[in-house]
Amino acid sequence: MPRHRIQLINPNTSQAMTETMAITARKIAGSRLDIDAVCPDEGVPSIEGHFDEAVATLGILQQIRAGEDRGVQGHIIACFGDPGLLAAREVATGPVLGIAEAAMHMASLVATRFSIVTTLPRTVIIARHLLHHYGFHDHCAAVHAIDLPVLSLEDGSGTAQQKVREYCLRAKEQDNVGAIILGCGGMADLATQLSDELQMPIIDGVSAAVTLLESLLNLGITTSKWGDLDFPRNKGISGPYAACLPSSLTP
Ligand code: 2AL
Repeated sequence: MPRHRIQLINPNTSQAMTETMAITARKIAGSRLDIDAVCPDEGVPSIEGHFDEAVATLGILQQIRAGEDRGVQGHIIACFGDPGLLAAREVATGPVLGIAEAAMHMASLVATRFSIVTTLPRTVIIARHLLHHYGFHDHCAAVHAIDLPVLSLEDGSGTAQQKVREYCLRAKEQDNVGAIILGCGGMADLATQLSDELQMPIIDGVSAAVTLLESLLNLGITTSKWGDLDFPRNKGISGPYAACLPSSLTP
């Protein structure tokens, strides 16, 4: 198999979280994939709601374009809300995976039902929207919030990690599920140890997306340009948005 080059886009501006996810992604990829890990210079430091997602989306679209101009063949949107996913697929030539969608697909392959452990109560609502949107609502028993902000996962205290562990244990005991999904990119480094400890699949979306993206690239399957995911129509675009589009579509 040829060695593919992908990019992991952290849509928030946290370098620490970008690094946490990059380490996990590169461990999974071994020597089979080159992974560029990027985040925007400007925007929101963490994504915890609809406003944050809207702000982050422009940065994601710009990174997709910049990545393809550098020769990147596939992309991961590494935030559990999968912000801008369909728009990103429109501007991309390569496949684009969101970590929530990847994790839900992977969990559904090994368990009839799963639970999700995420950060704040407001991100529970976003996860529930995605479950409906992706058709996984009936597969999900519960979405739990550790009730700590996203950046608490990077504060070095270990408190958030301890709470993730507690909620995973509780979900295993009470939810009657076969797998648990970690509902934040900043939890990517916890899955292996928790899976060993709980003796059940604990699924991290970053690892799931790297693996699924590699499979698509190995099979030569890419974003369909037949239908709604075709490139945006060429109608002239102004301002910073031009940097999101292939040069053939910009004035
Ligand atoms: C996220 C995530 O994965 N990264 C971020 O900034 N916000 N979503 C979440 N549910 O915590």
